Amino acid sequence: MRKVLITGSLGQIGTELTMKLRELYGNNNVVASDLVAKEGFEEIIQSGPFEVVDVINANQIAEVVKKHNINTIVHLAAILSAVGEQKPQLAWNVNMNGLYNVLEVAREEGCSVFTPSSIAAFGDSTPKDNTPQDTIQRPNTMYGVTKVAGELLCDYYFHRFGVDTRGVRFPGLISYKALPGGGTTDYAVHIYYEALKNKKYTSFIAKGTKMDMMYMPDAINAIIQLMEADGSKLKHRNAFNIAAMSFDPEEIAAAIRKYIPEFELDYDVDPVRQAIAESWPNSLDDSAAREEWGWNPKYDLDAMTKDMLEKLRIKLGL
Ligand code: VAH
Repeated sequence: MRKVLITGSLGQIGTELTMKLRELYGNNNVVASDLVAKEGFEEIIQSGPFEVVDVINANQIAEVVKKHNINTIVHLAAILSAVGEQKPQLAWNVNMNGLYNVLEVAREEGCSVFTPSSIAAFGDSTPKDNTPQDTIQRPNTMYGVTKVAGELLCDYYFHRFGVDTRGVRFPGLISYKALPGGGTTDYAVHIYYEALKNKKYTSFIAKGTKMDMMYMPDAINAIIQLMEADGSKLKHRNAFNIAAMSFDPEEIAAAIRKYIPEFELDYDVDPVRQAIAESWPNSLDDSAAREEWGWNPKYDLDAMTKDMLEKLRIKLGL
């Protein structure tokens, strides 16, 4: 029986993954954790065990793992790309020392580890269209540097110590439950809220800037599918390219106008986040994930837009 510890449980992925894994493995077998027990997250904090864990404190991780007999760590706590450029030293400390601490506890306590990488692990010199699974990775953001280093560190812990490490390279994730926290792709979440509330949105990402994106239900399924996959079939293990859709602001606006015809989009480009976006792929080759563990997304832009608007109307009481 899996006994799971999730770090970063109150983040954009964590809030949905925690509830899904509690459904799957039983509430008491999934320990949620985050830096603080934030207000407004009662469903997570009260539906199963919750611990305060600062991932740069290895002892806190070890104590919780031993207290709850954890055998699987899903490590989500991280500083994302845009905040990472404002606070690069913090991003290195949390993303690298946090991951190192998780891997060391996993090595000592015999836990498996799932932690996501990102398309941010690619840079300007990476082929931008249909980016290969195995290719050059020279990112120019601190977040991207920590993602490449994290992929290599997880591979090392598997080959050197036998820790069962697994991960995917997530694109931008879109969800209606918890807001994203300081990423470059956040515009693709905010646009839906603003479309419903104000019928217009000012994008900080420029017209024509394509980025890979994914609806959260597909992302959650990817984590579970990879965690449950037969490890003997995994050649890439820690950094599977996974893709679902690729679009630019004009394309998501056109999808929204199918439901809100009067929706208006204009631009006030943020040069920092625009530069980050331009360094990332336009589209990914995810054939390795499809072959090695059956990756198969369900949502395209239209299906996601329909569901996002329906669920947000309820959430916002509109
Ligand atoms: C970010 N949402 O924007 C994250 C993600 C590919 C983007 O890693 O930083």
